[in-house]
Amino acid sequence: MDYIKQKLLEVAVPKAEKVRKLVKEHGDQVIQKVTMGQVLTGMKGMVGLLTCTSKLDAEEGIRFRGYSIPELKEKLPKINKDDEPLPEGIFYLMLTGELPTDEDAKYISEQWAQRAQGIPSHVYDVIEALPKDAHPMIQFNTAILAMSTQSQFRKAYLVGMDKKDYWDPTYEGVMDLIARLPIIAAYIYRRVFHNGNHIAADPSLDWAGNLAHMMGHDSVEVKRLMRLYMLIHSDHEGGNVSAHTTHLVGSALSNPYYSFAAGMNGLAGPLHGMANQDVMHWLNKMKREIGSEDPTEEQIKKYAEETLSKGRVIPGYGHAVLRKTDPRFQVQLDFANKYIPDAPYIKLANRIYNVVPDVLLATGKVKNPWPNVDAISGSLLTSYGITEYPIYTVLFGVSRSLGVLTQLIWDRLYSLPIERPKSQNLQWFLDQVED
Ligand code: CMX
Repeated sequence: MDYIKQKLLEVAVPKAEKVRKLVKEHGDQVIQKVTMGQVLTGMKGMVGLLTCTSKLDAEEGIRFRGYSIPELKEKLPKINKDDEPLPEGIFYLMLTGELPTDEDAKYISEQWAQRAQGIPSHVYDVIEALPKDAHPMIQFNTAILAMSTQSQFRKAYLVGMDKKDYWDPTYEGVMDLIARLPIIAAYIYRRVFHNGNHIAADPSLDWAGNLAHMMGHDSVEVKRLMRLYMLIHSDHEGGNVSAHTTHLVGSALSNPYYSFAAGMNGLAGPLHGMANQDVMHWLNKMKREIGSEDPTEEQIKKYAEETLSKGRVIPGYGHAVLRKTDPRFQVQLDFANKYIPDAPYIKLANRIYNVVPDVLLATGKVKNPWPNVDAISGSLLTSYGITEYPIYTVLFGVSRSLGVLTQLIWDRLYSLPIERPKSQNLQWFLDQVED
């Protein structure tokens, strides 16, 4: 057996036993009070999921298996010491709970390079059947579903498999899927924005570096940015829309492709991953309407207030859990201020950051006025030459695969059952408060 699978089993078997014991011996224990408000406003703060890959603290932000982003930047394997960590490393960490060695990261890189090679031709036919101006997320999600013809989980399930072995073909499917996503993303990018002039994968490159290469952005600088981008978008606990959806669909034993495509449909919503594209629309529209490439803080404040007065959201700001500036925003800002402080979009992002939180606070209703991950990611990509905004959510999706699909493997290692919360009609809720 592959050594990573062997390691995973060693770590997971005792943990799965603990889960079984908790259910058996403490299944009736009340662990949290649930309020009417929580149920009717998106279940915020309600514990309803078991997730081990990362944990989100409202004040501090995300930790991956206990490590903050600055700690990961120090501890995860890199191509060289000045580069960003390899996403292969965070995948290994989320999967096994242990920091990878350079050899572990290299092994995953090689695995993904090998597994990337088997995309069936009908996947490209399906993409080509869509209009070129179909949003890249439509093309991306369609391609993911089309790839599910190769699902090993379904084949093994039909042959017949013990429940405790479900995780194994899930792992195989997840590894294949993650390996192939950069090729699919780059194919869509070149199809839509570069006249279908495709660039072949370079199997000697790492996963994120290869994505930049296949997109046609082959510089050391873009590859470094791509590694950072793929690292920080990879996971955000289990309850966000893309993670929860992947988990929910996976709980029906849908294969990894179905499960992940479902999660990606959620990522395509403007309140979730599509916000990275919407930020660029928002700030470019602002520049056009103000008639300046370099709006002042006063002009930005007025435009932000107008956005709110029209009942619209300011994309890139606010969060359902966070109550401070998102560390994923901060690390991108630090990166930008280090390498490209004078880039016009970075200057603008800094200026918006100076202004928008106060505008949101003044509404008295926004619980978190601070920037989230999407507030600056598009400005960074644009500044490095990836100027085609509709591809941004696809890039988010490629990265998010690392976390949500690791979660799916763990769902199967824990043998979590089908998810089925109770719903009630309005009268039931009214009956709880009326005498
Ligand atoms: N602009 C305008 N209004 C906002 C706002 C923003 N950026 N953030 C929150 N609000 C509003 C909400 O719409 C809500 O208004 P109503 O009471 O009129 O319905 C009110 O403030 C309270 O909302 P909240 O509890 O602070 O935030 P939610 O948990 O409901 O929503 C989020 C969180 C992210 C959807 C919201 O902040 C938002 O719409 N932000 C802009 C879109 C965005 O950047 N999304 C990306 C999030 C990160 C990601 O998943 O990628």
